[in-house]
Amino acid sequence: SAPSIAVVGVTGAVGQEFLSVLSDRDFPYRSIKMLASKRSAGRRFTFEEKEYVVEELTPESFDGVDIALFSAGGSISREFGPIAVDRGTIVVDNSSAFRMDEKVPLVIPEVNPEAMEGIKLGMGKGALIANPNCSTIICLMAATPLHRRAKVLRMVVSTYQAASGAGAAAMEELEQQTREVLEGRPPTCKIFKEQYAFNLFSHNASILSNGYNEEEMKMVKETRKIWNDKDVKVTATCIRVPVMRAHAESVNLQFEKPLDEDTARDILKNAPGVVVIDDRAANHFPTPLEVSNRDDVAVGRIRRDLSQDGNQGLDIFVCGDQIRKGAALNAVQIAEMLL
Ligand code: 11C
Repeated sequence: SAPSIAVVGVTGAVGQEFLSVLSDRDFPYRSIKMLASKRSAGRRFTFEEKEYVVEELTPESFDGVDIALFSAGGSISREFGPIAVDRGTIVVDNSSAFRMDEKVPLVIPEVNPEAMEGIKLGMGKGALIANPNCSTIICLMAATPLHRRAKVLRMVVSTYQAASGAGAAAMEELEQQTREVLEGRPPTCKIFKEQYAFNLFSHNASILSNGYNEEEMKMVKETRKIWNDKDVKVTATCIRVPVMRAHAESVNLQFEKPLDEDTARDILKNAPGVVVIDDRAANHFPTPLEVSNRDDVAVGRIRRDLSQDGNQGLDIFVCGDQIRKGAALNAVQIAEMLL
């Protein structure tokens, strides 16, 4: 029969998107539990014509739950993920808590479905599967089909990341500050310490001792794990820009084998979950707005890297909806593979 589902962090931006994606994709379920912190417990809302009450997350929440979609932050995942697994639940976790754990598959279904081989509903025990960071997912959706053909030796990424990556409150901050600045009032800074409207700044994740921030190091480490390639060289600079819900990324690739831009364009046109928007005549390329609320990741500006010999390098520009493919959609696709 159809699985019973729990959504952990249901009141957040990703939690709400889990529900939209489940509904859009007609995900089969026999029951669904809406779980959140004590603060949100008791809130009521309608989903697929049925009224639900948000329940406080407790260990007992997972009794009888087959699949739990988590997006309530790393500390909730660390505390409740193992509890859910012990109770026989398969957890798809959107936080960074378990991503680098060797025993936990880190999965983009179009890229490395083999990583979760053997994990299925009805196998009689729980399991953890990690959803990669949004910037990694969006980058690898475009880079992987090219990597499969020509093997990426080095990848240089610069990101332009949306408010949604920092949650619903950051999206509200962008809206409020924009209004305040236009009205000549001082912007209210609660989530970010810098002015966000009409500005951009280095990603708010903590800076590490090597000078990279955590977001940048996620791109480095997660790419190596997902591609199962310890040697691939990755460097990233992650920037927060005043865009609501889709990330953009400039990606420079250096290959082992030559790959010309026309072949790359054809490969990307045929890649699942990818659309090519690369109209040089009209100077039209992917934009965050164009991919917002869409499932596909868009790629354009596909061109030979002039700084490299022959066809050993390409530059591409990628945009993807952070809440959808960067989080909720990817997690629901993982859940579909369990069925
Ligand atoms: C952002 N990627 O756009 C971040 C947020 O490891 O899941 C998500 C952090 C994570 O700000």
